[in-house]
Amino acid sequence: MPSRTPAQSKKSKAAATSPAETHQQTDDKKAALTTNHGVPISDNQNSLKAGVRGPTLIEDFVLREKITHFDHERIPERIVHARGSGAHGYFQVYESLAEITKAAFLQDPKVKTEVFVRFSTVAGGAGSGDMPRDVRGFATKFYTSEGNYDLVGNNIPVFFIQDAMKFPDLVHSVKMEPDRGFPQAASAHVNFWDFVSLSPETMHMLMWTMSDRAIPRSLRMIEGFGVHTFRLVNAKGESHFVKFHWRPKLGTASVLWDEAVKINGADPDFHRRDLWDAIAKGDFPEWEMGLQVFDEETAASLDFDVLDPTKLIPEEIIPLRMVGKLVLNRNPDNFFAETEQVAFLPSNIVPGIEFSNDPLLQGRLFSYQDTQLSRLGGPNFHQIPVNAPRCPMHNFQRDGLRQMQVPKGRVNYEPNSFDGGKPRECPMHGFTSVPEELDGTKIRKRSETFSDHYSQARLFFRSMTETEQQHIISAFSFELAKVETKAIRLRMLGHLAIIDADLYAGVKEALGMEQDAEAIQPAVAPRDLAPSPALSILAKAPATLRGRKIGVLITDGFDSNLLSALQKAAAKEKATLMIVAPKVGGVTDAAGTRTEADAPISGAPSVIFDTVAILASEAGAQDLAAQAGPLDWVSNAFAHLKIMGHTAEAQPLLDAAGVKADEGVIPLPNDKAVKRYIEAAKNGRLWQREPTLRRPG
Ligand code: HDE
Repeated sequence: MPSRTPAQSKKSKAAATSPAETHQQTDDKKAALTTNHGVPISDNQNSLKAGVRGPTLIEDFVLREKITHFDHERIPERIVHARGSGAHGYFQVYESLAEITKAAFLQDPKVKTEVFVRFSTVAGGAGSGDMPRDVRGFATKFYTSEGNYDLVGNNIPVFFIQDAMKFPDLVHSVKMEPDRGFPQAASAHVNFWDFVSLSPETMHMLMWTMSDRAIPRSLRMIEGFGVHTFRLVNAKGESHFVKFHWRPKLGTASVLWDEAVKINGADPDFHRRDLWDAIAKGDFPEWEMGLQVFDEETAASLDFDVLDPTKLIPEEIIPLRMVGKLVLNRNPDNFFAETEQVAFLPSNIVPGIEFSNDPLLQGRLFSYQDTQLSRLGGPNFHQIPVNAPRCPMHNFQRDGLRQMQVPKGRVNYEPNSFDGGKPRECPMHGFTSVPEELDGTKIRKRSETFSDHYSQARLFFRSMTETEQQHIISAFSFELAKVETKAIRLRMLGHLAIIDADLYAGVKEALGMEQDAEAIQPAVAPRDLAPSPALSILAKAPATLRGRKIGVLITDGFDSNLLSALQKAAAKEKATLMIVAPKVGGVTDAAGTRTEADAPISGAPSVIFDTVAILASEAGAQDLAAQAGPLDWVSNAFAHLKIMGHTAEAQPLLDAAGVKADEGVIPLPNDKAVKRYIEAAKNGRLWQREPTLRRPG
């Protein structure tokens, strides 16, 4: 589009525009800026006034339209999961699953089904940071050839509560307190712990949210779960129960709590940016879909009720069958139109997939449809492009707010004698529910089979590595320390005592509480279940730098050979390398060549990296060792258990930052040493360093 400053524009008139403002203008009528109704606009910088210094005229329809639109740019944010990041991609099944489901998108390994995925945090508002301790939503819309299927899951396989009736209370308790409007995006406050301590069914999920699962390193490194038990139905009408899982190709990984707190300040968009950047550079995030498929008999043999969403089925009991892959390969064109307006509905299922009677799921089937009415302004939200099915869609529903289509013809009812016989109901391909005999008493009561609230909480804790257990203890003590009502802390300690004696003792010690915990009587005494190592992140962490970020700190006089060797190694490992220098303009290497930095030290604190290398020269190290910012950079990397490569000349900086030599602090005397550094960094953090630096409390 030709665009000109006033000086260049042939038609600009000195009297109409002032050189004190920028006017980008065009002579091309087709490129003219217009109002929403198509009227060309001559000046987009000034309102219409009675005299240049006079009042603005109400007849200025250009101004009023622009401002009115702006005033209404926000829509109500989601009451939960308001903060989210989305991407487009596809799903492809590895082989036909016809023997267990007739779902069209699960039949043909050649077919790529378009998807839109939205990840989210739960408690914070749309503008909150990406790194609170929180559950992550993992919602996928599959645009299948037989309608949209929405798998609206989380990164934790169980939920806090067992019945939809409790959801508004749960959410009210975790969100900002109603009088003061804080805390934002934090469960560390009295209302949340009051509610959960009075709701023992939350205990299992609390173990997960206090674990490293709730502070993921990247959205590309979270698992996903459908949570509820669903049903798969094949063409013969045979049905199986199923639990849905997503497994990230990059492995599951988390940050440390101290990092999460600092990342939220350094880059509140840490997760959103990471997802965007990875897709933008063609490093497409990928997950495998895993299914746990089981029949009624197996369900009956389990020692819990599969309709209870606070329970999981250990993989050691029913292994995952990996059935396909999800690839995210396109960023949204417009955040609002897509990520904000996407409406996921657990009630969106397709022939071959059905619900179970999980009472939490049953409530969700109503809630999501309902919330879109106020969020997206009426019953036609399915017409918004991101929500519209990609397959043909026709019925006799008409009118309503935000109707964007112009349905033709005289007939808006069925049966009718016109319309050439379409559209009509279709018994052959239409959705039918698998017949299920129901014979119950109308009753407002929880099933007794939902009563064991502690066995799986214990299972989770005991399936963790010692490091992960310490993190859980730290998280409980951090959160409970913010609960000013002592009785609530003691009540929570009472629950923890039932879950595991070491957990209880650890949290009590970390809190420094002298009083005894409240004695809580479990409805069902917990059993010791066989640990499930698959629940641990660390036990199955892959040795990789793929998708991870290396921060290389350089100063004037640095060795550029070392930097190139690191860059080469990073590219080979498919890691990102970012150059950090005292100033963004860069530094001059030992040979006098200038290297620009990707970021200055102040703009890229070491918390945003998985591992760091410090290529300081002697003078550079001395200079940095005298400044608080660089010292934080280095001491944080050490405190966050990172693998740190460094030149011998950087030693004074390391010393000043309190870095003690250990096997994670790796000298880089020359480019040959890079390999050793990279191999160590692939293992993630040096967990052995942690007990020497930090204890729960
Ligand atoms: Fe949601 N949930 N939820 N939820 N949920 C919403 O729907 C609700 C539950 C989940 O990226 C809302 O469109 C009820 C479990 C995700 O747009 C709302 C109950 C799980 C998302 C709603 C639950 C989830 C939502 C808010 C208990 C994991 C974000 C806006 C009966 C399996 C989807 C919206 C997105 C969003 C209600 C419980 C996951 C209010 C009533 C369990 C990932 O309708």
